Amino acid sequence: MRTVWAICCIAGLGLAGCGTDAESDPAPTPEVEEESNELNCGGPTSAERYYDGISKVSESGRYTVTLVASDPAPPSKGDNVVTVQVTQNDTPIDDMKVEVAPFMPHHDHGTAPARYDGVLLDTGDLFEVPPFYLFMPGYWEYTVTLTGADGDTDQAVFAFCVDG
Ligand SMILES: [Cu+2]
Repeated sequence: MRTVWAICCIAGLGLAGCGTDAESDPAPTPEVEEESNELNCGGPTSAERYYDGISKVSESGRYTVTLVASDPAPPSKGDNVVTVQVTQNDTPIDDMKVEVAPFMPHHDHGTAPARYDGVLLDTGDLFEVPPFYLFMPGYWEYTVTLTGADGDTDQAVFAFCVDG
C-alpha cells in the first residue's frame, strides 16, 4: 500500500491528483488562467482580455476592425470611449459609418441609447465612439456595425469583462 502511494505521488508530482479519490474527484479547472487571454465573467462564452489594438476580421472577411484605444482601458463600469479603425488590405477606410452597440446578451439588455455612431477624427483614419455608459460590471459585447458607401453592412463582435 505504501509503495503504491509513493508511486502515485511520484507520477503525480506537479498535478493535483495525488489523493485518495484522485480519479473520481479531479481538481477543478480554474475559470481564469493568469496567462490566458480568455476570461470568464458570467457571459455565454468567454471574453477576451482587452488591449489597445485588439482586432477582429469582420463577418464577411472584407475588413479588419481594430479597437485602437479605450478610455478607460480596459473597459470599466461607467462612461467609456472607444477609438476604432477599419482597414481593408491594411488601408484605413474613412467613407464608412461605424456604430458600436454595447450589449449584455445573457441579461438581454444594452445601453441607452443602444447604438453609438463613431465620429471620424481629424486624423482621417480613426473613428471615435462617444461616451456610452456601461451601467453594470460583467460580460459585455461590443458589436461594431460597418455600413459601407455602397450600403452593405458588416460587423465584428468583441467581448470583454467589465470591472465594477
Ligand atoms: Cu446586465
